[in-house]
Amino acid sequence: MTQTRTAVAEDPAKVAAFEARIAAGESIEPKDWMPEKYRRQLVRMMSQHAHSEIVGMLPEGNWITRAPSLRRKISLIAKVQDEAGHGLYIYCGTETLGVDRSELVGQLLDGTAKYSSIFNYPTLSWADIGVIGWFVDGAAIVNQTILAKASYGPYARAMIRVCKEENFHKRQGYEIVSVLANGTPAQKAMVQDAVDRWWWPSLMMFGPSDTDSPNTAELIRWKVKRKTNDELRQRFVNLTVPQAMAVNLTLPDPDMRHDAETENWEFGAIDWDEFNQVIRGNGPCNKERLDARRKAHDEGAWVREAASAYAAKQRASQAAEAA
Ligand code: FAQ
Repeated sequence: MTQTRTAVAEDPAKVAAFEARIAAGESIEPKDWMPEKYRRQLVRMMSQHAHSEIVGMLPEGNWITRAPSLRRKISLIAKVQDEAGHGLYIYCGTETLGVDRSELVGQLLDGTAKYSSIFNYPTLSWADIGVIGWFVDGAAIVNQTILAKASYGPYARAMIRVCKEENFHKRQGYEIVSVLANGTPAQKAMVQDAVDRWWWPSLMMFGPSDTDSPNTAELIRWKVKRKTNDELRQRFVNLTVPQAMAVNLTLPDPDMRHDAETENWEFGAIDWDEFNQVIRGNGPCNKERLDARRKAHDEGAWVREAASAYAAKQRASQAAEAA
C-alpha cells in the first residue's frame, strides 16, 4: 500500500468527533477513523524513529569486537540487539497505519528518509560507548517517556516497552563513564574527550528550536507530542548537569549557568548550521551509515526470499487442506 493517498475532503463531522476524542484524552487505535494528515504525521515520525534505532546500531556495533572485557562485550551485544528489536517493533507499529515496511526501508536506503542526526557521528574511543549510553539513551528516554503518552495507541505502547530497555542502556553507559572518570589520568582524559564531542550533537537530537519546528504545533494539538522540542531539551540538560558533576566531568559549554528563579541550567547557543548539514546528509558519517545499511540489506536478500517462499508454501498447504 502506498503512503501517498489522494487528498480527499474529509467529513467535518468525522473530523470534529476525532478532535473531541483527542481532547478527551482517548487513545486512537488502528481501526479508528483518523484524519489523513494525522496518519501521515505518525508515519513520518514513527518511520524516522524506527530507522534511527536501526542505524543507531552501527556506531556502537563498531566497538563490539574491541570491548575491553567479556562483561562489557556481553552487555554491548545485548544493547545493540535491543536497538534492533526497537526498530522492528516500531516498524510494526508503523504498519498499523497502512504502510508497507519494505517501502519505508526503501526510503531509508535511497536516502530520502530521515533518521536521527546523532548517528552520523563517529565512535572514536571506548569512552564513546559509555557516553552514548549516558547522553544518547538518556536523551531518548526523556523524549520517549513523553511519547509513551502519545494519542496513537500502538506508538504509545511501543514506547513503554522501549523506555524500560533504554533505562538499562543508560545505566550501562553511565557506569562505563563513571569507571573511566575515576580511572587513570589517560582514562579520564578519554572520557572527557568523548563528553566534549557528544554533548552538542546530543542536544540536537531534540530537533530544531520551537520557533523553527514546522511539525510541533500540529503534533501537540493532536497530542502525539506532549512537550515541545525545547522543553524536552531543557529537561535533558537539567537532568544531565548534576550527573556530570557527580563524576567530575565538564560539559563543554562556557555559557552554562544555573538560573535560580526557573531552576533551569541555561545553556549556550546550539550550532544549527551543523544540525542542518547533518540532516541534509552532509554529516561526518552519513555516507558510511547508508553504505553499511545498503550492504546489510543486500546481504539479507536471501533471508527475505526464503521467508517469503516459506510463507507461500504454508499458504498453499493451508489452501489445499481447506479445499
Ligand atoms: N535528526 O518539525 P520538527 C534513539 C527533522 S532513537 C534528524 O521539530 P518533529 C535510541 C524532522 O524529522 C532517536 N532529523 O519535527 C537509540 C523534520 O523533518 P521532516 C530518534 C531531525 O517530528 C539510542 C524537521 O527536522 N528518536 O536514540 C531531527 O516535530 C542509542 C523539522 O523538525 C525519535 O525519532 C534530528 N535530531 O520533531 C538507538 C523519537 N530533529 O520529517 C541506538 C520520535 C528534527 O519534516 C543507540 N521523534 N528532525 O522532513 C520525535 O520525537 C520527533 O520526530 C523529533 C522531531 C523530536 C525528533
